[in-house]
Amino acid sequence: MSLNFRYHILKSVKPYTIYIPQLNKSALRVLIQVSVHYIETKKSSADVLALAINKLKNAGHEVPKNFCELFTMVLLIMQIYLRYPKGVVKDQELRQCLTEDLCFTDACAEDLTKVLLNHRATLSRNFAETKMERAKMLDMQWRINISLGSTDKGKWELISAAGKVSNERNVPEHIQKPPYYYKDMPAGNTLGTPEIKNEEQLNHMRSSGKLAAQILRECGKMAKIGITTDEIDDFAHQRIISENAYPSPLRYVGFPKSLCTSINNVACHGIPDDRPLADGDIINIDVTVYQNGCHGDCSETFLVGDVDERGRFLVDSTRDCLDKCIALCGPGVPFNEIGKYIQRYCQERDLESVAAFIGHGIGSYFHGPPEIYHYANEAPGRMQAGMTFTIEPILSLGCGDIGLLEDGWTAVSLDNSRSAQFEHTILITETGVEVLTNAV
Ligand SMILES: [Co+2]
Repeated sequence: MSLNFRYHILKSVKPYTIYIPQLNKSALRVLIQVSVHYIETKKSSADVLALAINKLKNAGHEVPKNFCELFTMVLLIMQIYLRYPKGVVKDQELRQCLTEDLCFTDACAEDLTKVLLNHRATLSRNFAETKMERAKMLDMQWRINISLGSTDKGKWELISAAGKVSNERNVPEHIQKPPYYYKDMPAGNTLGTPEIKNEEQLNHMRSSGKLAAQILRECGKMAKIGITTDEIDDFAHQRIISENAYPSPLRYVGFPKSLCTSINNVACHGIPDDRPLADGDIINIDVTVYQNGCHGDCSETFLVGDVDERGRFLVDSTRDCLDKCIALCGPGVPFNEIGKYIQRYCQERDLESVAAFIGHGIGSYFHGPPEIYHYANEAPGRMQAGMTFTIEPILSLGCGDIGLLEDGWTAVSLDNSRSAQFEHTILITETGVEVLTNAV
């Protein structure tokens, strides 16, 4: 049985739409209770799964054979809870909404099952922690709208599994490496006060930014039908080390390659592999280099062969959106102007911003303060001369929610829609803004 679960949290908040296969209403209710319990008690996800299974059995339900689906669902329901603006409604009221305000349709059964089986998205490990913090900080009006492949029609190939990843490429002795090359380290902390850089630091930022941009441009020229992303990675790796620089993604939080290559429905963090580029692909290539102790970070989405009209519209819009975001930056401008602009831009064009990924401060560290949100928010803080950070919106033709493939990195859209991303590292100057990752 298929269930189309449409859930309204109070009338004042946008509806959340979620489609769930293979569970009936009362089984779903059990899962929702378990999810709420999970949030309240902060138990591990393994405990939650065990609890959910027990409860389902005790209540006489069949436990779905594939636990990934169950897990995904629990997380999706948690997502609703976490994104709910706290303080507006009490937990009890929320629980009531969750268990009572459901309605059923039989639509989508086949599609839904397929998508969930395809993705088996174990949403990211640190999901609960980070999302919870952001939810507290921002007065968000979120929408989860997981519809299935229905909004992005066109001629293009779905990425549903990672390919074969080649061995780690060698970095010569003499090249200066970031600390995470030598030991496992967590992702950089992006909370806190943004650094104001001096002229010497800025000159280093300028040269690493320029190098990243040049290599990105060269990689873009390689993005043709038949070439594999592993070959592009190899090229970029050799180019970067030939400039006595280090490919920043390599070993960052364990990332295995020197570039990110994200194709079609992959939102970001795709790992270069043996898949040859196909006619009609759109591919984001994300290049970050570390040189003279500074990182420079940029990305672009390239068209491969004959891309359909929707794909070209998406790519053109995302580039345009980034350009306009950069144009509104300058000293004294609130950081949240960026997110507000992107949200308006998306509304006008019926696109959705992928909110899970943010821009970030950058310097001697790959990721640092400030956090740049690509959706409307009220986060505090203003830009000041000497700050360097990235803006890197990912815009989607469908819903903006993502899951991770089993490699733990590749972020795919939950509804199989395509997304595009563009990124620059910028510097706030006394009079405006300077793009550090221009190739010329
Ligand atoms: Co970045």
